Amino acid sequence: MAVSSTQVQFDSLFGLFTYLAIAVSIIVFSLLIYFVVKYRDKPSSRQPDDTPILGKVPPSRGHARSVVVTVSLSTIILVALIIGSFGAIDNILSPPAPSQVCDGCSVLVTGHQFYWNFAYPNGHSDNLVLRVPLGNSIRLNVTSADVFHDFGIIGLDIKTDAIPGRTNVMWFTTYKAGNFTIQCFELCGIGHATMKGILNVVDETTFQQWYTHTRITCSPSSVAVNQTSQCTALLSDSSPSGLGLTPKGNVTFSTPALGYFNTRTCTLMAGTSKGTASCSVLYTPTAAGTGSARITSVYGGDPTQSDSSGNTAILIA
Ligand SMILES: [Cu+2]
Repeated sequence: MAVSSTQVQFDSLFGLFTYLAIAVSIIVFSLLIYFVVKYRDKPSSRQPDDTPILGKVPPSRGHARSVVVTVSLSTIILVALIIGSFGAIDNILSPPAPSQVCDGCSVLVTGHQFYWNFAYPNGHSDNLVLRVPLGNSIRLNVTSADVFHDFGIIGLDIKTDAIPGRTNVMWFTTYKAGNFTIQCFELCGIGHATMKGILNVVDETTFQQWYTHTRITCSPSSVAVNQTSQCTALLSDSSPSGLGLTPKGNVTFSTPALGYFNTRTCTLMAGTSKGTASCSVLYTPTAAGTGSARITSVYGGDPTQSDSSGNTAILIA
């Protein structure tokens, strides 16, 4: 069963080359054997008319038709391979625009020594799992935070370089649910061999529930040192039944940046629209640090809701 559009494309191109090569080999080797047997040396054999003799111009062989046929055949085969190859390259280099793919189907992939980070438009970030929906075109913007890496997905027959300061776009359409191994294909240091990730292809409903049911926003999104920002985690129903159940429980906030929360945990309160709940904490940065603080909210789930997390960045002036 086909796994992805890229795998289908690679297989058909590989098939075109392989079958043509097999057909040509069969013809060439059959003729070779036939001629070896037919024109083998016999007692009655005589020297061919065009045997080179010193000081004599050999007569023309007069096989113009054979030459035209073989050159034409070779040309047709080469043109077929060129058209197939360039068609595949054109497809690989024509990704859908970010606006043409689903919410959450355009992901920033950043190579680090020695892991891959996957950052989604909603702020979700993961250092191991790239989760995408089945039956959708996926657009990956691949770059690197340090040295050269190469992002490849085994089974999907696709990879591209991850280069600092440059973004290479990779795209494919998922045809099969399941886990696929992501691997770095460019020797990037001592941990290169362990630089792996997981492509997790799930059905579209599961993906949308996972993707949209936690959002975190901080207001204001840009603050000065010692100025307070209010961070709100908004959860929407992720129950499989889709009944619009209200998420219940606590949300825990954290950040690696220098600063403090008024409380790290808040209890969800039902929102005005059905199946939503939210709660807020206050965050105050105590140093500018790298110029931003990444705030992560983690929801542990409840009997009807799956766990989820979201994150966002506050700019610190
Ligand atoms: Cu590597």
